[in-house]
Amino acid sequence: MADINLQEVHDFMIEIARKVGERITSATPSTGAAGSKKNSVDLVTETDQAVEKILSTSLHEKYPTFSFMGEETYKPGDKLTDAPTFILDPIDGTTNFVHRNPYVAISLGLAINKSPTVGIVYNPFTQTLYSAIKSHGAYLTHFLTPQPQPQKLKLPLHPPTPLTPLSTCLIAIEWGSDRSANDFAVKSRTFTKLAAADGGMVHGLRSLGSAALNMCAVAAGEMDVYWEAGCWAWDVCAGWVVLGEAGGRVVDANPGGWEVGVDGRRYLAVRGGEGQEGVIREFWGLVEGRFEVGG
Ligand code: LIP
Repeated sequence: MADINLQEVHDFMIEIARKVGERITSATPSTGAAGSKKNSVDLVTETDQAVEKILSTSLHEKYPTFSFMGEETYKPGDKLTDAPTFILDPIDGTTNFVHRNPYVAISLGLAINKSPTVGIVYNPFTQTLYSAIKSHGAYLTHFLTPQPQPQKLKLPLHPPTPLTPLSTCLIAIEWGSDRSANDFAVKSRTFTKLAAADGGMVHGLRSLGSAALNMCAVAAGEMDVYWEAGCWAWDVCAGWVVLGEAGGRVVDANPGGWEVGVDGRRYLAVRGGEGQEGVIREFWGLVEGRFEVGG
């Protein structure tokens, strides 16, 4: 990692994301020939595929020795290695995109030795960018602003308040595309338990429809916790860097897992603040069962 100019990688990632963003905002979202993957709610569009192709080509031309893992070219059995690897979701929030809902982001991360190191999450509809380089802070940049220059804000946006008790938290959740068997039941039972008066009685449950934007909302302090199993490394890698640089951390969505890999597919993300470990334990105490995804 010593000989990789992370600032240059970061700046290049932003440059190509901003450029290809116009391809997303000008597209007529159509599942058309692309359609769906695992089932009728696991959508993919021709724009997802085209944007991934454009970004992967640019990244490979500039960094030919780096590996690449993208949602639309991933093959079951592909494994993340220790090599510097770009991990990309060209349109995170594809269902939102198809429904013309603007909670959509290009999620582009660089992992080195499987550790999320550089991350950018760019919403082309709002022209807002979350970005971070490990050990160099996390930022939110508004390109659409009346000011002559983009407005760049350090994350979290406000001094962190205590995280405990869990009942004071706003929690990001996702149903995801896997609607069957054990894992769907664990989600359904736990969502109810979190909201119930005799359970967590949390302030609210929210679904932005994008793992990357959920991670960044937690990093910004706009949500306190995000819990999901079934999404992938490309959904979370970039947001992971942003969250870590904003004082947050990611553990396993299953109780007791203090360490989880970026490709672990089970995530509990918590913002920075006093009581971070306590709220993790409190949350785990309300999880009804154990996820099977991720092995
Ligand atoms: C989405 C994730 C989300 C998950 C959805 C889907 P996509 O990614 O961001 O967290 O719940 O099932 O995987 O498919 O829009 O790139």
